[in-house]
Amino acid sequence: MYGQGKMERNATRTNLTLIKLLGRIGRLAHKHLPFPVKGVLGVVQGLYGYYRHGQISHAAWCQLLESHCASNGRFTEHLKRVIAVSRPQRRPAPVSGLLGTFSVAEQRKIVDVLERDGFYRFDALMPADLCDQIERFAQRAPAEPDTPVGDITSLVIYDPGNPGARVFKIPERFSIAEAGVQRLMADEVFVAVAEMYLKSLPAIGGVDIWWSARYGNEPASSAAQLFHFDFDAPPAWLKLFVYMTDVGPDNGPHVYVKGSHRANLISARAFRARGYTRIDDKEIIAAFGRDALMSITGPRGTVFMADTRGFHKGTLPTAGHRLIAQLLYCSPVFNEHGVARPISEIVEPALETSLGKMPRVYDRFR
Ligand SMILES: O=C(O)CCC(=O)C(=O)O
Repeated sequence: MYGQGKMERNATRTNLTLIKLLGRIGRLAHKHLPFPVKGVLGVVQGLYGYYRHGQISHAAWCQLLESHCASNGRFTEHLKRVIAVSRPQRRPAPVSGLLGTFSVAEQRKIVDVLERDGFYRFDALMPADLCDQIERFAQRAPAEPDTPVGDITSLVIYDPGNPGARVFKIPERFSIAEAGVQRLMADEVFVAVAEMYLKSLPAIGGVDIWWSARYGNEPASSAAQLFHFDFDAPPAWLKLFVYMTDVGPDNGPHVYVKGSHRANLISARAFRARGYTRIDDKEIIAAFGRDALMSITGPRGTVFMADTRGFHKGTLPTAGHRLIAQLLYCSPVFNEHGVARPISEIVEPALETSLGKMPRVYDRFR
């Protein structure tokens, strides 16, 4: 027994030394090494973090981000092909879900649009009963405001009459226990589209539901109301968005810059080189043209998917609020929000079925 304890202590010491060494190399790399080397070190540190702790370290994630920015997205594009090998794509097949049945040819058409434009809006709407279910849940769920509401810095119930902040995000631990949200998570169509787009079996890497309130006179960075790109789960991901309330021009529609997701895009180079910052509307219009700004309005139940490597933002609601649900489909390895979040109870039979059929999609929730 004594011998085993000693071995464990030695192994822990070796691990700590390794972590320290990687940290030191990382800091050195940060200052002196060219971006491809920084990127590769980020990958190695990221893999270590994922397999050792179930989560990439923030430092490794920053190195991947730097390489993405310095290479105008090319580093990430190459990494996408490499990382796809760890979760091979299944053979495409027709799938059914909340929006109906989609043949392989229909899925291909959606993916062609995603590859060209960076986003795709579905023709069908989500069933009204699902929107009802999720809206009722969001009306009573504690949510995190983007700025303190009065003196309150903790969770609050969103009050549409007197919001006090711009955005109210429902913590994922509450959302994933909700039947309507579990129905969304169970949907095989969105998994299949993401899989064909990413050329790899995705995992659901995050579930976000939030209110965008009519509050304040200026768009705010804290509410993602200025143009930016995401880097949630490098090297590749696709986000599903569902409007749970009607969204007209005054309810804070999502705006996506068509085609801006592509790597090595000349118009994106200067913005990406700035790093993870917010960008002024005027600059985006000057670079991509006004016609590239796609403001997505639609009735409740409107569904779209977007590669948010492209530039996008939510707008500031000026007349009425917006409730939106978002699911992130990605490779789990470098997901910055990757920490495991087991679902306390499966209340939706469709999720039970999907878990049985494609367990790896739910790696983070088991
Ligand atoms: O509120 C919105 O529509 C923008 C959301 C956003 O920026 C994001 O999901 O990354």
